Amino acid sequence: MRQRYFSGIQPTGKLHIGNYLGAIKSWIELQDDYEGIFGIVDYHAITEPYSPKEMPKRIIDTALDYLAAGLDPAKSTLMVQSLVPEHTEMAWILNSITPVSWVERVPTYKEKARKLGVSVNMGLLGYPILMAADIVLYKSAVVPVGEDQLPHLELAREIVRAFNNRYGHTFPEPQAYVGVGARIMSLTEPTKKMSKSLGPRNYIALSDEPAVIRDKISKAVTDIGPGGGEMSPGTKNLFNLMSLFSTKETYQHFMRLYNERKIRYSDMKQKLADDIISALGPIRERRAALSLRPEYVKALLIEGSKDARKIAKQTLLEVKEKMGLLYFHEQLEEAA
Ligand code: AQP
Repeated sequence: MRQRYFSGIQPTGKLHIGNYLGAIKSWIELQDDYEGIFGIVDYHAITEPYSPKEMPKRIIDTALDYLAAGLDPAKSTLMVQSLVPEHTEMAWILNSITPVSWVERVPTYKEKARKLGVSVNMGLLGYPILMAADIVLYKSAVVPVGEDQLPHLELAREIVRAFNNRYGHTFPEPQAYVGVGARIMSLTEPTKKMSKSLGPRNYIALSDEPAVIRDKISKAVTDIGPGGGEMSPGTKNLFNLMSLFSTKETYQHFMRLYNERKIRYSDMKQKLADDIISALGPIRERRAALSLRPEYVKALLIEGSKDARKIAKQTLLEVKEKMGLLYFHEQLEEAA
């Protein structure tokens, strides 16, 4: 039997090359050897303001990005988190064994709490617990994530240990599988990670047209010119992208020019844009073709969510039994 893993992305906007290099590319690498369950984690996405009218479209858009990037529905399961209510039930159970101090120290929560002040909601505090629930419901052995998610994963491992200690061994401790592009930085604010929420100019979406990619790269922040000192964050980010999208020779060529202080950023950006455009070309084409078949995509999500629910229900039964919470189960099942 293939080991299973769960990984998910919030439907908060179009997926970008950070999501792709940090997470989705690893999903694709692992899908032959592991049984992958890929969530569109909408319950995570509602912890920040969003448009209810837009949400259904966002779910389909995220599924289109997953499929276009190379997720194979014959090998893996695509699901929507809110269609499997066991996720929130499991999260409540994990809440009951997680000290508040563990979640309060999570860097992303601390940052959001600083930004939002008293209006920071319980969902943001409990975000890593819901993420732990996502992971344990499928008894995930590995979790492919970008570097920014490592503190969340460490917390999930602590929660797993706490649960196993209290109720007996139930879950494997999930191992992080960090993608090649562990942390892609924003094009406009290169000291921050590339994020959907920083706006479209800071990221390159998997579905961006070539002219848009060219424009965004040409306006990416670098430094004012070859000077002394350390490489600026923007330049570092462009070299990182070049190491991921271009050939080794191209990377070495521009690095040599940089070291000799002869680099012309306009040339480097043009070449990088060309290489990103050709790498994303097949994804863009597959996405365009799939977007003409929304019913097919919807059916995949419904079937995938049903399959995922079967596993989630089974795990929850085992958990409830261990916790002494399995009352009248058979009678209720018969009545349903
Ligand atoms: N810049 C990044 N570099 C590498 N990996 C990244 N990931 C996200 N941004 C980068 C990885 O993508 C997966 C899913 O992320 P998510 O959308 O669920 O949440 P996020 O990390 O909060 O992504 P965004 O784009 O920053 O979304 P918003 O702005 O809505 O919060 C994770 O595995 C993550 O590591």
